[in-house]
Amino acid sequence: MRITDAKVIVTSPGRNFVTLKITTSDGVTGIGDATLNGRELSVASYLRDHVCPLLIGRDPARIEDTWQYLYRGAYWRRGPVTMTAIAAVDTALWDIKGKVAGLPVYQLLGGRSRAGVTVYGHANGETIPEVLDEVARYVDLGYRAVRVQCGIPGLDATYGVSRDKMFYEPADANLPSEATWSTERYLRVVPELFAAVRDRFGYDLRILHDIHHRLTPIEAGGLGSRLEEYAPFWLEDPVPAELQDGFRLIRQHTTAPIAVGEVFNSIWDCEQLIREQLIDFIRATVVHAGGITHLRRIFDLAALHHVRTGSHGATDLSPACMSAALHLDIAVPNFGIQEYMRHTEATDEVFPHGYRFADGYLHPSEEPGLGVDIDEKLAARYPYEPAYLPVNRLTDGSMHNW
Ligand code: EZ4
Ligand code: CO
Repeated sequence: MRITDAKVIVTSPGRNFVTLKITTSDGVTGIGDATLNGRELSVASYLRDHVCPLLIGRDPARIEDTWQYLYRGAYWRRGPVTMTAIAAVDTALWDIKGKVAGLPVYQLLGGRSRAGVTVYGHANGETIPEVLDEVARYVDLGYRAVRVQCGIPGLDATYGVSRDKMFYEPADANLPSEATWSTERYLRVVPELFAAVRDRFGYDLRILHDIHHRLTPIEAGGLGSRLEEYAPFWLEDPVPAELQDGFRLIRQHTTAPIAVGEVFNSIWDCEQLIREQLIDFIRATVVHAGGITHLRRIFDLAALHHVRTGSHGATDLSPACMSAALHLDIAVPNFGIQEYMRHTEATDEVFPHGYRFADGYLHPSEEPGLGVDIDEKLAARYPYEPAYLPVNRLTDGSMHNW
């Protein structure tokens, strides 16, 4: 069996997605997500112009060799564009391998390690009472874990707070919108938010919070210590992770669990964080960290160092990524939690899939392969629309991290 076609499909059913579809000489097809939010067309070009021609004629069964060929063979290693493109190829080849074997991919990864994949949803609101009502909605839907974000008094646009509650979508403009940030105001409101959530919902619900790279290590350590009494499940992305030594400083000041990695694209972005046990959850994903093959490698390293998984699962990761993520999540020994932001109906129609939500868990598809497809006719009805993530400035106008 040989690869006979590799096609890049760009579609925007409410938001942009890039998908790679590989076809074999036996007519088996596989798909992989290649979406890089706000930079979609770079990956589409990387695939179309530089990767697809290399795939034609290759044996689709040689997943590891193809991964190494694309990683080592490019000479220019790593980076989000390259690793997202490699991820798409890798994911599509796992899909094909599963279909050829007649097994869901998780069976090829060692089989089921748990009954279901615990997921968390996003509760956000301008005010704390609004967030509490959103949390209640998730609890009613059966969620066992909820991420909470609220507006910051005095600032007009805050990360994590959106108009559309169930389908939080930050890439909201054809040129980047601007948000403002004040660390002082933020640090005042978060402990109030946690106190209010615990007061209303008690301690059985897992509560998560995303700092979105906004703090310094010492600020994060201070916030973590103030939140400890509310038992946060994790604090996500407390600081930009380029400076990995910074996490030692956070650790010296708090036992609040730390989660990091949604922007990581290789094991080298988290090797020190994991080896020195500076984090508790690694949030790298299938689509942005080199596919199932490479993410498995990261998760195995993490398992040696008491680090659990907590993969990114925002709306900009397509159902093709979510399907793949669930096969890994159900199989690995050190699974922690999976982020799950529901896709819009239009997205779900373009990507028919077999995973399902029940009682706070997602269950991977039992169909051979990944159990996800792309409806190309429907996809063609939604042409690409330029969309950027916002940028963020301090109150004096200085650029800050969004
Ligand atoms: O900002 O997916 O945890 N989730 C997040 C997301 C990210 C977007 C970036 O593309 O931080 O909302
Ligand atoms: Co995040």
